[in-house]
Amino acid sequence: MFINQALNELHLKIVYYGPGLSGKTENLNYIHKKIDPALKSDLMMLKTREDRTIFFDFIQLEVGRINGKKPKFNLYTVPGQVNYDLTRRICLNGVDGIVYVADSQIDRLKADLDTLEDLEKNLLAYGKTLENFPWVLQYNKRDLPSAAPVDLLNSKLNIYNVPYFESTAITGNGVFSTLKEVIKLTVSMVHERLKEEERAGV
Ligand SMILES: Nc1nc2c(ncn2[C@@H]2O[C@H](COP(=O)(O)OP(=O)(O)OP(=O)(O)O)[C@@H](O)[C@H]2O)c(=O)[nH]1
Ligand SMILES: [Mg+2]
Repeated sequence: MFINQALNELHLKIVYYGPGLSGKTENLNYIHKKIDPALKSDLMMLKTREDRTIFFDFIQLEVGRINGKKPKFNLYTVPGQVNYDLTRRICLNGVDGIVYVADSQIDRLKADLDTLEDLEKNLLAYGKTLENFPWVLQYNKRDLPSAAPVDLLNSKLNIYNVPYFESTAITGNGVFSTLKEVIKLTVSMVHERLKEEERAGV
């Protein structure tokens, strides 16, 4: 979280995390396509020729007000490829909310599990834990015949009982319900933090 007092703006950072090719960038593509141009920045992408994210994707959205401040949501994706671990950790710096984009295909379950473990480890480097953090799960690629049953994915990945969504990012199905929920959870956590800081006279 970052507060720009001069502009009365509150900046909140939401990171789309998950294994390679699970559909993180596709989520941002769809959000960018659908949001009113007056309420968003350009979509910035740093990618290889094969469309793999190499650093991050970024888009900024404006939504409502919190405590009289204008919140700006900064949405990032991380690169999912295994050897980009350090980049993923750096992308988590200052994170306020997370969407974990899992690939529903049964043969990607191990990658989904490994990357979730990697997320826990990287969050811990910032003193945060998944047990006590605003995050949601998104089971993407529901359109594919090889998609595992949601109950199975949930029993393996949803260890902290967080809200979960089925999605097909290429058609946009489930993309905004996921985004709305993570914004809701993030805003309520930030509300609490601001109230505590006000009480403590920070
Ligand atoms: N069938 C299907 N394909 C999808 C879906 N979401 C994404 N894809 C495709 O999967 C491929 C990878 O999607 P990306 O959004 O680039 O994946 P990513 O998670 O950003 O991958 P990295 O940047 O390498 O971590 C692309 O060809 C997408 O079009 C989906 O819901 N269904
Ligand atoms: Mg990507």
